[in-house]
Amino acid sequence: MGFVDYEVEGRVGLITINRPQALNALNSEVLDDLEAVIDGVDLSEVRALIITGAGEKSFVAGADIGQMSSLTKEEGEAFGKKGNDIFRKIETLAIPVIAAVNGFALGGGNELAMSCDIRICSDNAMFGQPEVGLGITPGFGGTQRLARLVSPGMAKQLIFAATNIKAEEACRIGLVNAVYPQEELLPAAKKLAGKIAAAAPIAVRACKKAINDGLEANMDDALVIEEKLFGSCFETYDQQEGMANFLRKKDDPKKVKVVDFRNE
Ligand code: CO8
Repeated sequence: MGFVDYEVEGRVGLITINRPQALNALNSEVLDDLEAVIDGVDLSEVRALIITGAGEKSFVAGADIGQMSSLTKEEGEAFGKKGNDIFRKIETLAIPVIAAVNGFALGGGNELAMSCDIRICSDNAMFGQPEVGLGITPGFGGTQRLARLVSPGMAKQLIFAATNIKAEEACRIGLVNAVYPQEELLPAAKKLAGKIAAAAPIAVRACKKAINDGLEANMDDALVIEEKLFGSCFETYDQQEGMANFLRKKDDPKKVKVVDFRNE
């Protein structure tokens, strides 16, 4: 795929935004390529995804400013919707998605990272929504996801004052979960994705859906969402074998084995 590479190692898919000459900035073609890759992920095989950027300098330095500079109001709104639709697809994808943020995550880059389930980053990473300095608002979900992920007050401070923050500060405010030296970032992302991929996939998917859908509901409805997804795990091979394995272990510790969950 032109600007987005995709490879699968075992049960983990690695997506790389590959436009390093523009610090992986998102123009329409990059967004189209990203959507095609997401649509093409074989969910019967792949159990976790990683999204990263090519090179050691930038995850994604935002939406393409050159391309946006001459948009009309209508075109601007349409471009915002294009990004929002793709990022929402990532957010609601059945399997977990990890953003391995390897440098600048500005504007649309931070918004892409925030549409992922989990964010980890390299120690040279920088996060921010610099849009008001360009005369626009964040347009790929930044006003909504940053406020939900950190806090409304912190999101407003960062967005209103176009303040970029370094990796450690992003970790402190809960925007990323962990910071690694650059060379350790991808191995750490793969290790985490591998752990997720080894767990019972029906249950992992149900957890993602329960958390995401529950956060959009009131607590009473959210608990019903959880109950239904909890129930949906029963009578599956993975539930029966996962629990049988625990019970066998109790009878005889030598019977411990790693369950090969089947996604059925
Ligand atoms: N768009 C287009 N090109 C870019 C972008 C970008 N966002 N970021 C970097 N580039 C290009 C540069 O133009 C440069 O190209 P060239 O070599 O042809 O001159 C190349 O990448 C390398 O960049 P720099 O020389 O600037 O590298 P530096 O290390 O000096 O600086 C920075 C790195 C600080 C990241 C700097 O490039 C920068 O400030 N970039 C812009 C960051 C930014 O403002 N991003 C937010 C963009 S707005 C946005 O994302 C809105 C999302 C919602 C859109 C909704 C639409 C309606």
